[in-house]
Amino acid sequence: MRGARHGLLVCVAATFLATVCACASPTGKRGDEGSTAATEEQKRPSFSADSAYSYVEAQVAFGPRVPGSEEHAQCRDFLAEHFRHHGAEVTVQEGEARLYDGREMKLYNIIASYNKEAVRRVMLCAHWDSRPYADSDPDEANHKRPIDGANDGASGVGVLMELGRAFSTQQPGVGVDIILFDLEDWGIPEFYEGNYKEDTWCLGSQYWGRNTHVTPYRPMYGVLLDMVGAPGAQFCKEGVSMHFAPDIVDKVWRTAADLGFGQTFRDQRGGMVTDDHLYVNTLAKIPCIDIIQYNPMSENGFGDYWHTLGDNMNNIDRNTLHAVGETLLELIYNE
Ligand code: AHN
Ligand code: ZN
Repeated sequence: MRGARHGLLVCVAATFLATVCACASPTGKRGDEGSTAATEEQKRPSFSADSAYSYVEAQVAFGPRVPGSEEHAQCRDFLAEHFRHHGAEVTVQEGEARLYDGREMKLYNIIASYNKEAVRRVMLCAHWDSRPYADSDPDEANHKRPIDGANDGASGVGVLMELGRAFSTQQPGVGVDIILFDLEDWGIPEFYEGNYKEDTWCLGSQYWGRNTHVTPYRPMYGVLLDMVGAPGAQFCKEGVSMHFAPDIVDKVWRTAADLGFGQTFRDQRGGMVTDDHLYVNTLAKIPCIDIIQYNPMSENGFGDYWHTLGDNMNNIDRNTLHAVGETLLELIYNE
């Protein structure tokens, strides 16, 4: 049988495994609730974790956002409208990609730009689609059922929706482009009999990397959010990010530590993950890091909920959303 670990081995560089163990142990330790610099001086808005949570909830309420489905189309329009309502210039990039089984699928990358004239820009991204297969579910009967993707998808988007709301209340000094990639999570399933192919993941970012929404597009750097809402989540310095943009990783992790979120943003090296940031780096040539919950000590390398029906709202914790959102606001308003 092709177990869950099989998929992991190809998506994580084994050479890094030896170094990641300290980051891996889920301590369940909290202590990140401490508040932030926002109240000292009103130099930036603060991040509402309640609001971000409600944005995650709103996406999940559509049902699984599987490309090609009505729920997916409805959520796309909802997301575009959210950012328009909160002061962004929004474009929806349409494209097509081929799935692992040869089928063609339409994709929609959603791009919301703040302060479009600014030359100094930061790109923030997440994937907004959800996986059509719970192929890591403990119950094999669920393997072909779609997932809510509350954490895997909706959490990163929820944080970015709340950041957009914050940007509309107080414009940051830099321009910000929020890019929501489609078709990240239709990668080759565990139950597929054919050969494993790494490039079946991240189809929306691969499309965008070859066809950026403006040319030339030269933000200073990008930050990808993936699985940023689980209770007790810890983020390690992920390997692809450390290869292409170690200085950005250090800046973000230092910012988090300064705000008191060092228990969540661990000063530890993590494994390499094939995620949207890989194609932002290699195709668009923009240095981009990934904030991703990655835990090689768990069964599949991410969390026990990963690609299971358990990735639902029970898997979302405001404290984790808060640590990530505050860190990003501090980062952006200091640029
Ligand atoms: C692989 O499993 C190859 N990469 C993880 C990317 C991912 C899937 N992120 C969320 N779902
Ligand atoms: Zn996934």
